[in-house]
Amino acid sequence: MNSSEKKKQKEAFKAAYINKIEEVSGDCLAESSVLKQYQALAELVMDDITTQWAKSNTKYNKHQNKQVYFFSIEFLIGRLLKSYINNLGLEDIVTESLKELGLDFTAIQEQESDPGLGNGGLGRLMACYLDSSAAMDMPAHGNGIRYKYGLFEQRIINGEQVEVADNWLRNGYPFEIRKPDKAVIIKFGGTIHSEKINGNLTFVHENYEPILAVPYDIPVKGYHNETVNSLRLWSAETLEDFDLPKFNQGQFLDAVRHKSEAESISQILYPNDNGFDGKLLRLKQEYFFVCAGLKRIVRRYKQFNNNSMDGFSQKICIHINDTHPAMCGPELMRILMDEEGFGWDDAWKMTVESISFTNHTVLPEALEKWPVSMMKSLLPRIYMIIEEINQRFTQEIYAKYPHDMERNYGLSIINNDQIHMASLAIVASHSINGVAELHSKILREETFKGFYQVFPERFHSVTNGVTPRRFLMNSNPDLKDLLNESIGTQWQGNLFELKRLLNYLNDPIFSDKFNAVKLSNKIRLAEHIKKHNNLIVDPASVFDIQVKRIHAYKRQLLDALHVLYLYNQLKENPHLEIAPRTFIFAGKAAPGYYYAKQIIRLINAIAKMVNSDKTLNEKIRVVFLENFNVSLAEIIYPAANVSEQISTAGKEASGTGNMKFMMNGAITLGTMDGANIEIAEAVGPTNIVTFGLSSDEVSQYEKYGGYRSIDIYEKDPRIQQVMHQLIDGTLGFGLNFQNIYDSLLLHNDTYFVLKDFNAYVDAQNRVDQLYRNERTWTKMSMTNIAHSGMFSSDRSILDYQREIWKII
Ligand code: GPW
Repeated sequence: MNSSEKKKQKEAFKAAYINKIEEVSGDCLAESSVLKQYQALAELVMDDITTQWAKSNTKYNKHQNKQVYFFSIEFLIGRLLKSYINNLGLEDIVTESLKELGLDFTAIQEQESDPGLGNGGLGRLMACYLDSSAAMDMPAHGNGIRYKYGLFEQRIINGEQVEVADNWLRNGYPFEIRKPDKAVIIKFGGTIHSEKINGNLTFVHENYEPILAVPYDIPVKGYHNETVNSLRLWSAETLEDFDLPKFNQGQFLDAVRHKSEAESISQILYPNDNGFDGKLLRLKQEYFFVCAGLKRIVRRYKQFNNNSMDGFSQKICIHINDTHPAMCGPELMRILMDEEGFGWDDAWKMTVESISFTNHTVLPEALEKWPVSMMKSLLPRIYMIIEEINQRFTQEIYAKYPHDMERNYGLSIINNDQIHMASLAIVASHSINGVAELHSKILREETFKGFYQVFPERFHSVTNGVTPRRFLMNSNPDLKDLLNESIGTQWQGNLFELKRLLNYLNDPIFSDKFNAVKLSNKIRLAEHIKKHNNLIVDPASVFDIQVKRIHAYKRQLLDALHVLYLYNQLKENPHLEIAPRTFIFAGKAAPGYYYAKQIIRLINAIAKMVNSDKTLNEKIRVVFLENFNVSLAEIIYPAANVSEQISTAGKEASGTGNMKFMMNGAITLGTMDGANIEIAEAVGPTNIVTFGLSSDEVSQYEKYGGYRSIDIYEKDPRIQQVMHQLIDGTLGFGLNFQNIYDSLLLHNDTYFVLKDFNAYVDAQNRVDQLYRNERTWTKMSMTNIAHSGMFSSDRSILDYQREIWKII
C-alpha cells in the first residue's frame, strides 16, 4: 500500500470510528469514556468480520466441504480485539489512526474482559486450534458452553489465594451473536418406554424436564485470509421465562426457582484442572452442550443435503477434547436411531466413523467415572444406549478372547456401577490420540493397554502446538519486527522458516538487537510487577518463570524449595557469585484443592522473607503474580529467560506453556516429560537444561517401590534445613507448612520432589553458569526460537488433517 492510499484508508477509518463512538455513546469523541471507545472499536471490527463470516458460511454450505467440530467443555480464547485487528491486516491503520486521534490504544484494549472459559492448557489448546484452522482456511468450529461466570479471578490477600467471581459479561460482550432462532430443547430426567409405532419399536421419552439451549456464536477470523469460522457457545434458559401456571397460582417462588435451576447449567465453569469431581450439575453440562451441538450439526447437514443423512460421516468430523464430551457417542446413536430412523448397525458405523478422541491426561484422579445411578436417572435413554454399546463390545471381546475373563472385565465400559468415560470414548471413536510422543506411548503401554491390543489401528499421536499469531506476533511485536527485518516474513506463514535465524547466531549486531528486545520485554514485565506487587525487580536479572495451574505433579514446590535453599546459601555466604535472579510464579489453585493453596501460601511467604532481607544485596527476588490468565501470559512469556517445566516425569501429558516460552526465546529448564522431550530433540542437548528421573524410573518406583524419601532427607543437610524451615517459623510468625512437610516425609513424597532435588540444584547451577556467558546464552535463546516451528499449532492441525480427519 502506498502512502497516499494508506492516508485515505486512515481518514476513512477515523470518520467511521468517530461515527461509531457517537452511535454507541451519544457522546462526541472528546467526551467519550475509554469503555465506549473500546465498544465502538469492537463494533467497527465486528462489522468487517460479519460480512466475511456470512460469505464463509455460504461457501461451506454450497461446497459441502468436510467440516470439523471441536467439542470441548472449555475454550480459553483470551481477548479478541487485537487479534481480530491483526488478522484483518488493519494493525497499522488502526494503531496510527488512534494515535492521530490522541487515543490510548493499550488502554482501549484493556477495557476488554478476558473470557475465562477454561482452566488452563486443555481450553487454551482449543483456542489455538481454532486460530490455526482459520489461518489455514480449514472449516473447523468450536462447540462448548457460554458460562455466565468463567474461571474465578484470583486475588492474593495476606499471601493467600482468595477467589472472586468472574463476571466477564458485566458490560456485555461485543463479539458474540445470540441466535435464538437456532435454540434447541434438551431433555433431562423422566422415563423411557418403548412402543410399536407402525410396526417399529420406538422409544418414547416422557415426564422429562425440558431446558432450552440458546447458541451464541463468536467469529474465528483467519489470519490475512477470508476465512471466518465459528465458536458456538450454548447458554441454558427456561422455555418460558416463568412457569405461567405456577405463577398464576401465586407460586411465584417455585416459578423463579425453576428458572434459576435451568439457568444454573451454564452458570459457572468448574474450576478443576486435571481433576474429576463427579457433580450432577457437571454431568448436566456435559450432556447439555453435546446434545445441543449434535442436534444443530445434524439439522444443518440435512438442510444442505436434500434432507438426507447420506454421506454424513464422510463430511462431518466430531472431535472430542478429552472425555467431557464423550456422550457424543451415545447421543449421536440416539439421534440417528430415534430421530432419523437408522438401525443399530448403520448408526454405529456412522458414529464411529465421525468421532475421534484426544486424551489429555493419565492422572487417575482426572479420569471421569460417572455412577450408573446418576446417569440412569438424569439421562435414561443415553444410559440404555451406553449399556447396549457395552453389551455388544464386551461380547465381541469375549468371542475373541474366550478364556481371558480378566481382560473382558478390564475393558468393560461399565464397571463397579460406574461408567468409564475414557473407555466409552475409545470404543465409540475411530481414532484416539495422545498429545505428545511420550504421552501417547504411556497410553498404549499403560493407561489403555487393553484397548490398544484390541484396536491397535485406532491409536495415534499428535504433539500439541500453540498459535504463533497470539504468542509471538501479537504479544512480542518487537521480536516480530526484528525477525521480519532480518530473515524476511515467510516465517509468518510457515513457522519452520524460523530456522533462518540460525544464520545469525554469530552476528554481533543482530545479537545486540535481539538482547535489546528481550530487555524491553523484561522492563514491561517489571513495570507490571511494580504496579501490582509494589516491588522493584531488576530487568537485568535472570527472569526465571514458572506459570501454570498449581498442582502437586507440576511441582511448583520443587522450584520453591530451591529458592529457599539458595536463600540459605546466600545467608551463609553473602558474597556468593551468582547472576541475580528474579523467580516469578503465577497460577491459580482449584478452590477446593487445599494442598495447592498451601503451595501458594508458601511461595508468598518465601517471597516476603526474601524480598525484605537487605543482606542479600538484591541477588534474588521472588514474585507471585496474581490472577494468571491469557492476558497476563502475553506479558510474561516474552520477558522470560528461564522456562520452568519441572513436572514429575510421565505426569504432564504435553504442556503447552513450554512451547510459548520457547517461541519467545526462553531456555527450558525441564524434566524429560511431555513435550519437553520433543523440545530437547528439536534444539539439541546444548540448548536446553534437563534433569531428574525419567518416566520409566518413576513408573518402576511406583510399581515396585524402592523409594524412601526419608533416606534422601537423612543424607542431605541442605534438604534437612529447608524442611525444618517449613515448620519452624522461619517463614513468618505462626506460618507452619506441616502438611507440605508431611507430604514429603510422612507420605513418602508421591511426586519425587526430594528425589529430584539434588539434580535440580545442579541443573540450576548450570543455568547460572550459562547465563553468565552472555554470548552463549544469546545463542541458546536464538536457537530455541529457530527450532520452535514444530510447536506451532499450524503443524498440529496439519497432523490432525492427515492422520485423524483424513482431509488432506
Ligand atoms: F484432565 N489438561 C488440562 F486431561 O489443562 F482433562 N486440564 C485438564 O483437565 C486435563 C488436561 C484433563 C492439560 C494437560 O495437563 C497438559 O499436559 C496438556 O498440555 C493440555 O491439557 C493440552 O493437551
